[in-house]
Amino acid sequence: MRLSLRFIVPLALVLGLIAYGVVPLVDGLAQRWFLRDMDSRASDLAADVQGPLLAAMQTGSRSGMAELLTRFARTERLYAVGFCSDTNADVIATEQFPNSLACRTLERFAHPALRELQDPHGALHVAVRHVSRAGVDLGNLIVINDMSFIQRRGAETNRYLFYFLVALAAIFAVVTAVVAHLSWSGLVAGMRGLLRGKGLPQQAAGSTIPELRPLERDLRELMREVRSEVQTHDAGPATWSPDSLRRVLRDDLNGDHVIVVSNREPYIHECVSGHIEVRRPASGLVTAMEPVMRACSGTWIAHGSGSADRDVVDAHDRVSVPPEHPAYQIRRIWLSAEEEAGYYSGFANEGLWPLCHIAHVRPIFRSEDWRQYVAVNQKFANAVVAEAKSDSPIVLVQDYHFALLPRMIRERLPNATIITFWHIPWPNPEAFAICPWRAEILDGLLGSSILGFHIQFHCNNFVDTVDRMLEARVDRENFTVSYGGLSTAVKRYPISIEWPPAPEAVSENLAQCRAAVRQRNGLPPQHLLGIGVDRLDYTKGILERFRAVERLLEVHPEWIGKFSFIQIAAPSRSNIAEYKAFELEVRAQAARINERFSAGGPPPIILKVEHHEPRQVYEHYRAAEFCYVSSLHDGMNLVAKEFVASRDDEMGVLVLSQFTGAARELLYALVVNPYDIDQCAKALHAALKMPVGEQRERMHVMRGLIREFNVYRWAGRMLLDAADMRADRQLLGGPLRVVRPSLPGKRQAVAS
Ligand code: ADQ
Repeated sequence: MRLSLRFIVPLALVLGLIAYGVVPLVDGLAQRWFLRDMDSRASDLAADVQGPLLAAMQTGSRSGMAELLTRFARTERLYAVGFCSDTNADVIATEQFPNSLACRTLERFAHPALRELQDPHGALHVAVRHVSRAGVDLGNLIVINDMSFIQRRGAETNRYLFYFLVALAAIFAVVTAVVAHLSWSGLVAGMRGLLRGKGLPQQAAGSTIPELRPLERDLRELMREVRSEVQTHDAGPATWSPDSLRRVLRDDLNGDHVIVVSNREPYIHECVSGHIEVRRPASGLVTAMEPVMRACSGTWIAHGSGSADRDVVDAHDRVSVPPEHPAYQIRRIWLSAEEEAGYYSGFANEGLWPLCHIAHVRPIFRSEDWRQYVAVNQKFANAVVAEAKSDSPIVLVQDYHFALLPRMIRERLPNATIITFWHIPWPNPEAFAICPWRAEILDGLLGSSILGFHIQFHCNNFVDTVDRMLEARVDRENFTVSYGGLSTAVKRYPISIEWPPAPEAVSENLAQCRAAVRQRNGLPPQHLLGIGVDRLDYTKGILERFRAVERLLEVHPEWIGKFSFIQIAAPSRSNIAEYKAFELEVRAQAARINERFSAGGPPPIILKVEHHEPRQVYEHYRAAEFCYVSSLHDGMNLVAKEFVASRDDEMGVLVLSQFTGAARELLYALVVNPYDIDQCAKALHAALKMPVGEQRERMHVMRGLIREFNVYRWAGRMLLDAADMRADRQLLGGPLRVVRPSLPGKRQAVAS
């Protein structure tokens, strides 16, 4: 329909132009040419005839002259010819000479515009020429042409001209329609491409359409403005869900393949008493990423650490999970004992972990650990390249185990969208400077398209560190670092948990949870409970927590025998000396306090150093009066968020360390300094005494916050930002230019 309009409209316009403009114009021109031709022919004839005419005149025979004129008219194919010797004479003429013409009326034909004579025969052209010979005036020769042939020829010419122009118009209209169609669809495709961030359409030679360039610039500017406007209002849906995440992947990232890389795998297959059991590890990273991967599908590359992991994988070391409803694949990487010891226990957990957490544990850096760290990062990079289904996958690199991986992937897949998330704090530049491989780590991370931290403070620390240690351009307004021809956005993405919580986690009703937990621990039904859930890690402040419980009982002995604190502590990194010592200390501390305050009744501290499945963890959350998170330093802390999410009764109190990322969001918790034992004891007392109304009020606000800022939003915001970056990159022109930056030498870095 649109195409036919594009054809008909130009055709009609051209036809109108032909009918009312071109044809009359050509007709008029042709007539003028013919008349001019007849005039000049008449002059030639007059010159030719004057000799014979003089001779005939000298005979004095009118009939002889008439005969001469008749012969002359025939040879020259004239309609009629006449001769007037003077104005008063009678015309000597050929047979068809018009009666209306007389010698005395010849003057009127002197003007070129008035040479047409209407005769019963039709229109005639009358040309009068003076004839003289040897200086003697002979008279006037009247040459008459039949104009009907001009009209006939004119009509014919007009007809052919009309057909010709119509054909030309039709061709023109077809060409216009086709060109309009092509250029319109080209323009629309171009605009669409620009708006979707796919860049300008490429011509055959690979160059973009030059006519669209100015438009491209304007659009880019406009998009930037719109984007920054949208970002201030926080892009994406109001409430993020697995569906909204899938939509972002499909619509904004072309449904590209998602690859997650982490050390810890989301499902571990263990051999227990001769059969295989599937376990969910105690890991904040897994807690957050797993629902995201269930929504996005794709491949999760992780260290295969379970005793039965090799038994369940296929020939490509892949296994589909979750076991009940497979949604994505785990690609397992096997590590030797040396690799695990050097890369994981050594460099990552004895080096980077204490380096990034202010928990007053000294980092240990060994060259052999570093060597393994580099090798294992390379091993994972090879796996990413092998698993990538295109040259532009979306790779989500997780945590401090893979600081070098972004650069390694970037070198092999320059078009990959690499989003690295650092789940732990980033220290200030002075603290970070003690790492002997600080420049390599920064260089590795700056292979990312986006580098995310939980809070702005960690972003600031990172950017300050780069500014201090690398020759990089730091843009503090947009928080980007340009290094080696690549730009990395450093952004804050506060991590969260899935909302609503998995149905199996909250399926047991609250009364059942309360009863079950108390019964299992031999506690009376009305016994008050506090809960702590952590990996057994020195950063979690478990010792300080126990001291606060002790202080509570000292200051408020009325709680002795009526209150217990259950600490669920998942064994973690138990082959590291620091962790072994820490576990012993925790156990000893719990035993000491229990000895002090038990007096035959329930112990004030119930310590369970064992793994629990998520359903069991949630049962404890739902059974307790309060949850106490006392981390000495924590990127976010998801236990705090899980406790809030588990309390659909809007009851329970969260006591939360000010040194967690979560404390910046959960302002309705009782926020404490875990080192200030008195303050913490007071907070625990306040939690036990808090009126139901106040509990509901606080819990209500915190639940609303987690509902809105759930883990789908966390991932969705990163993916949306990645999509924007891709769009910008396309607009700025094709694939990334990756230059291997030269790292500053050690001496230079120390000097800086
Ligand atoms: P983690 O240090 O692992 O995470 P956290 O965020 O508290 O800390 O997450 C722990 C997860 O493990 C929670 O889902 C919890 O339920 C689970 N868990 C803890 N103890 C358990 C136990 N005994 N049995 C079973 N499950 C247990 C790191 C950073 C954090 C950051 C997360 C996510 O240290 O600061 O919040 O990553 O980015």
